[in-house]
Amino acid sequence: MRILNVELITVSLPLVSPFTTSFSTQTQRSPLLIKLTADVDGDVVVGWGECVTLQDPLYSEEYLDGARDVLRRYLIPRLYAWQDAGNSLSAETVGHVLRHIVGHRMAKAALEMAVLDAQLRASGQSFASYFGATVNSVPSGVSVGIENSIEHLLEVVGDFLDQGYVRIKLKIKPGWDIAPVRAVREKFGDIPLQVDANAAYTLVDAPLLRQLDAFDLLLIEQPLAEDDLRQHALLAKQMSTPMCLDESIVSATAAADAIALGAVDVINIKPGRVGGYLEARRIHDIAAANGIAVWCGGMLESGLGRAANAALAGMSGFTLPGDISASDRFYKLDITEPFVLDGGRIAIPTGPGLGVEPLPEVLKDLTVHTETVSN
Ligand code: SMG
Ligand code: MG
Repeated sequence: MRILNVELITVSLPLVSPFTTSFSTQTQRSPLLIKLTADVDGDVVVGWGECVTLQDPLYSEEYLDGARDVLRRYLIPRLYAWQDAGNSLSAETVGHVLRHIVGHRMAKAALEMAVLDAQLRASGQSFASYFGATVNSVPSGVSVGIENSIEHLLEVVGDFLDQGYVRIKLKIKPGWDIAPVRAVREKFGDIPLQVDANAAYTLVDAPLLRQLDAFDLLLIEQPLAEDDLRQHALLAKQMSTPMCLDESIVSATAAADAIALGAVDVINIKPGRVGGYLEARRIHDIAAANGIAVWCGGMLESGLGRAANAALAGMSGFTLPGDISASDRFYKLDITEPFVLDGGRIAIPTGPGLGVEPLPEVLKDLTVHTETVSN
């Protein structure tokens, strides 16, 4: 393929309700979309990517303006230079071409996603088929933010269960942990339940975190800091609740290290966090080879990222429900046809590439910034 032109489109999507984690409250989401136009064997095709950075560097060091900057100044120019030197570009070579740019995994992931989408649309293959998905739909879990009262939390959880979500994940932080988990267990009984601390604790909190063992959780996600692999291993030894890592697993290498250290029982795979869907697939494979379960995390994606995540989660090693909820969990209006819950599941799109694209009128209305990066 030969890239002809890349547009960086920032959209602004209001959330249906504030989403609070241990590190912030989000009321709005600004995904940076990549619209890549390419010539594939004489056909002009468009591929879409979605960059999952938050506006601010709170979940990881990446942030919206930084991602746009690195894409414009370093990543996209490297792909142009590669093809100008007479090389052929494919999704499988993007990681290699960008390897000297350190970090910026979410930005790289979005660019690779756009190249992969263009490539697959041109060949008529879906993401699901490319990944070797073994199912047509995936079970849908929902991530429930920190609420201002337990009473309200119980209402929110009850509503999600009524909608059919098959697994509840509660965000926790110091001061909002044992009591909300106990209340949800008492009210809703034996539902599949897990918690996510987004790195809010330290190993000193081990006695407190151990109290969670009483609630038969599927897992505890990222209790300690991103770079605390060894301390996660120590904590895992002190708890019976399975240890899941999110922020810490930034690559296949990090996954291999965490497994070898005994720091992880379950891996949350987010393609953006690890530098792309191909690295995500490698982590799936490493985990499967080590008997480690994986599930697909979420970054409040629009329908574009949701489509790709659902396809990835169709692979056989994704044995736990992902944070792949319906579009209306976060957005009144998605930029693609909405993803809906059907019997607690989300259908994996079957069309070429992502199988979905932005609805032109909606995209126009929600766009707040556009720039073109030409060769
Ligand atoms: O996309 O359903 C979703 C959100 C899932 O909780 C979710 N994501 O740490 O796993 C996580 C968080 C990261 C985003 S917080 C703003
Ligand atoms: Mg998480």
